[in-house]
Amino acid sequence: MLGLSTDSCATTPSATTLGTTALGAITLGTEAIINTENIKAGLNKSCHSHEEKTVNRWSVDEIVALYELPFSDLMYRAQTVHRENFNPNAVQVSTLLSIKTGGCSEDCGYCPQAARYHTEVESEPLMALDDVIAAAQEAKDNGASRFCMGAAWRGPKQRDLEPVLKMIAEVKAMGLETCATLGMLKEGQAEQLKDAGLDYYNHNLDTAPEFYGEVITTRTYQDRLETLDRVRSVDINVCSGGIIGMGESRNQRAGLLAQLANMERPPESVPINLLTQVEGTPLHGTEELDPLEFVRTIAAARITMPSSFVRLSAGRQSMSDGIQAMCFLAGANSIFYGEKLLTTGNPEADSDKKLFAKLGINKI
Ligand code: SAM
Ligand code: DTB
Ligand code: SF4
Repeated sequence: MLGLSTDSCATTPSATTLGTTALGAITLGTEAIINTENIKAGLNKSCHSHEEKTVNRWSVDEIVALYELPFSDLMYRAQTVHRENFNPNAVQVSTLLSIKTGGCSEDCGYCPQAARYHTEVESEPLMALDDVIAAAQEAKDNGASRFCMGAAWRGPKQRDLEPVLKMIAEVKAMGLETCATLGMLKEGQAEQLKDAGLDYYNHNLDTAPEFYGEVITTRTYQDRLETLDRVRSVDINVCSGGIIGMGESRNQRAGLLAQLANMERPPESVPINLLTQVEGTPLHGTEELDPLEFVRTIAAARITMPSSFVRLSAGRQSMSDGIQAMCFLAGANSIFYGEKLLTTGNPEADSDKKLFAKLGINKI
């Protein structure tokens, strides 16, 4: 059990005991100091067996306290942190491609690609290399800087991985940053991805540890952390975030952010997805989240992970321009661009161009 949110890590100095207040601005520099000091002092005690070191920068309660701030105060805090670390008018753009759609053996309650749920998604074979290259070229022509290839697998078998390594190498050679999300990695697979030229691996923690078992039963939180360790250990950038609006409590939303923010090195990229409800999945019919609670989650992610790219991910199609603008104001600085995510819709490229123009946002 990880339990950064529990007291089992009580000997780890919190940000508060290290001299910053719970709600005080933790800048990139300060964060780095906290991290190094903890490591030097040997105090970044890990509460669990997996190798990822954790630093108790943020308790769940401190993150809940951020959520509870008056909206304007929270937005001001998030904007301040954002401007200290990034150009506030620049947004990174990634394009997604589902290279292996449907037929997945897992039971993730949100996912239309799980074989066991009756959705409109059919199982398809792995895409051909040429088709992937053509999609990457189109993404590049449309201004994407990163191309993310997703597969509906529990994890890649070696015979599945070989063709994906070729795709990564070819996409990289086109001058795009490469990202893949293929499920859990076994020993040695992260090294192969690194050698092929993979820049980012996306592997979401998705929710707080204590809510995980209510959404997914075919794997554990610990399984996810182990894959993240494998990715980190070969120096591939980590992309990890979660889904909001699955019926979790605010405390659990804060719990997810605490898990991410307290990693020894927080993920370079943090996708925050709003649940896209798909008919046939167990989570279809979940009570809709107040959009302002989603904006608060973006702000809390920005404050707790000052130097990470925070991606406004799934769910944009159901958001007004106003809510998306508030997400950018709260510190989101990355999006998925292109008419499709993996199997569900995303705003038309043209409407995103108009939105960026209206807001004076430039693509990174
Ligand atoms: N199979 C791999 C895995 O699960 O890690 C990679 C692909 S999986 C579709 C990638 C991520 O998509 C999931 O971790 C989840 O965060 C997100 N996702 C899937 N279905 C979603 C939905 N209906 N709404 C929002 N996000 C979703
Ligand atoms: C992430 O956090 N969101 C993306 C990407 N990583 C792979 C996936 C969103 C999927 C939404 C549902 C679908 O289109 O199937
Ligand atoms: Fe499979 Fe990934 Fe969907 Fe879960 S989220 S069912 S692992 S494709």
